[in-house]
Amino acid sequence: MAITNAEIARRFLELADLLELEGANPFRVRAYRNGARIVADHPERLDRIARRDPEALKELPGIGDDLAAKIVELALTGRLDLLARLGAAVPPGVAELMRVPGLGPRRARRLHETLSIGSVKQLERALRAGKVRDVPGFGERTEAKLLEAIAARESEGERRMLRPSVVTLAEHMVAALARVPGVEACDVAGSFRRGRDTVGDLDLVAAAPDDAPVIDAFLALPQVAQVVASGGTKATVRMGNGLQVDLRVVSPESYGAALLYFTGSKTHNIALRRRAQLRGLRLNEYGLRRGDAVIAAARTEEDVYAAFDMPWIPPELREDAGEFDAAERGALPRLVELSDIRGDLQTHTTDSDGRHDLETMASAADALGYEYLAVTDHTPAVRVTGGMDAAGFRKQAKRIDRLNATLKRLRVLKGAEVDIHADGSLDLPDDALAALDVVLVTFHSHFTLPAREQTRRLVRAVSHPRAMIFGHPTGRRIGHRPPAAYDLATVAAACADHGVAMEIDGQPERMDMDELLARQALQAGVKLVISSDAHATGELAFMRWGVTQARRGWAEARDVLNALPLNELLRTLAR
Ligand code: DGT
Ligand code: CA
Ligand code: CA
Ligand code: ZN
Repeated sequence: MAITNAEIARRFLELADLLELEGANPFRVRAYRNGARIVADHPERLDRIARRDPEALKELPGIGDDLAAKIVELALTGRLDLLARLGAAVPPGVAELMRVPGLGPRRARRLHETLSIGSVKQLERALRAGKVRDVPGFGERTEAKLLEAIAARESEGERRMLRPSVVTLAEHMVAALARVPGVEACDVAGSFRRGRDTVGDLDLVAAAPDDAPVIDAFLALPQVAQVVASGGTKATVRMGNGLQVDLRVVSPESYGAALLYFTGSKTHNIALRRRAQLRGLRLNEYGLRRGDAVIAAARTEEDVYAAFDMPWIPPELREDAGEFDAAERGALPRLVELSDIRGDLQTHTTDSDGRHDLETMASAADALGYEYLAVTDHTPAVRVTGGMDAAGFRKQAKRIDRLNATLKRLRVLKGAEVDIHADGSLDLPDDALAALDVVLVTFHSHFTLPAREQTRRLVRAVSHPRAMIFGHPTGRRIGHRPPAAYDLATVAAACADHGVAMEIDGQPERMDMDELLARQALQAGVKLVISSDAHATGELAFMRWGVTQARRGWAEARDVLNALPLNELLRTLAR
């Protein structure tokens, strides 16, 4: 049983908390807390020492007979009997409460006894309701501190990275491991493979008859900053950029089962496992079994799904959100692909806040093989962007006409990203809007209007007879600004009524709409536009992220306006 020093230290801290809660001897409690620090700081793996020479553990400063025995127990069995027994005696919520910084075991128990608080969520509610300050040992100051601690804890837990920011690293790692002799396959699984806009960590799976060379190569990757854990068929490392990466090596016969398992989502796995149980089978990361007998090939994911009479399910759909039902009915969507995209309908040039001029953006779009490119510079209300007024758009239109005359395949469309005012009116006069091929409406201010007012504002904007596309509909910036609160169903219904499409914006921080809203919009009968929102030629490639998000929203090519050929697109937009 491989167990890292950090993990041993964590168990010691838990043990100390539980002992304290029980009212154990304070010296014993402190011995575990000190021990945790010593273990965590020790340069050598203690589980290895425990197996090689258990007596040597007692020679470490601060580790006596009791703690040495616990380390041996952990190294041999992976668990602590005492911890399990103490843990079983504590109401489950209290154990969670104890770990809120500044609360501690005694006060956690008191809250449980006096206010029946059994989870951090309940604690937060009670704190906000001002109930906690009257409990003996608490006060207004503690109340404020605990609220802060809870908020800090949440942002800590949500330290996720934008998926696009780790793609290159992920591809490098896969390529490096695929070169290791014996490796037959290697993929990134987890939320990364499912195409989530952010990832908590990366999960690599490799198929090889022998795990040791793969693990060694993984630990030796140049980007690895710290080995968090390693042993047997798995390892966990932290990269220089803070990203954690897990690797699991399996035998090639199990690769499909392992890839499926580690791709998740967890809820998808659980639902599939339940289906296995109904058939008297057991599904795990090693394969599909009846008793001890392997009953189906699990070399590929197709093998595993086939054992349930289902076609392969694209990873983007694996959220237990109706994909099993669709698979069983043979009704899985044919998800939109990057190659379906024929042009980009939101881009910027140096005429507002873009870095490249009209001509340069056009030739980059041409090089991508696009049929059309809408330039959609900003309007004056978005001041920081140097937005253009009606006269500016008239001048730009003349340049676009001249440019189009020189282009063979690509057609540059006259567009604008028209700001939506606080009252829902648009930031260009109607005659200026009428001269445009593409009118994209978006909001850049007043994100926190009361939901009812926000809904009214946006309904008014998308109901404007010249509005064609509602861009980055929630205004969120991942990690910086939450989605604006309003009634999406009402706004989507207004879009459907007025034939206004809704945009999935491929900028990594936006990824707006997310998959849930995209799916909701489609179900409301709204068409999607997927765009890069490029502010430079290189950003035209952000289309790729938008397509992934659309796939997670179950979008097919026919749901996407910019998968249409130019003529059909123009006809649809003009309606
Ligand atoms: P993340 O890393 O937070 O962005 O999300 P995931 O989905 O990559 O989650 P992660 O890294 O914790 O685990 C990778 C996959 O492993 C997950 O999608 C499904 C599988 N998995 C992890 N824990 C469990 C579990 O307790 N039960 C089951 N059935 N599957 C699990
Ligand atoms: Ca993950
Ligand atoms: Ca993981
Ligand atoms: Zn811009």
